[in-house]
Amino acid sequence: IDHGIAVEESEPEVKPPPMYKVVLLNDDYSPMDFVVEVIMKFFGKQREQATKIMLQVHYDGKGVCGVYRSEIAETKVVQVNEYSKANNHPLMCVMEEA
Ligand code: NFA
Repeated sequence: IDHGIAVEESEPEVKPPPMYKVVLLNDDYSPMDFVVEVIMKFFGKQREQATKIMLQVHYDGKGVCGVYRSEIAETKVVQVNEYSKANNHPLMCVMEEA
């Protein structure tokens, strides 16, 4: 029976999905040029923006490369970590709840 009373005023009908930051972690050995190439290749950044993110990671220990839904974030993490390993660099990528 429709009583004509609004049931949902304060909450949206459909919640947005949880979002995740995909973060690169600093290390002492990965070459800066390699990190810039990774950010361009996997996160679609131009060289200037990729260089800024690389320097953020280098000086502050970590830096956000992008914010994505869980499935995409997980894929980026795996792709970057496999690519780093294949190239014999210790660069690590993780995800954090946004
Ligand atoms: N710290 C690394 C170096 O001095 C560069 C680096 C930057 C590594 C960002 C990982 C992430 N060669």
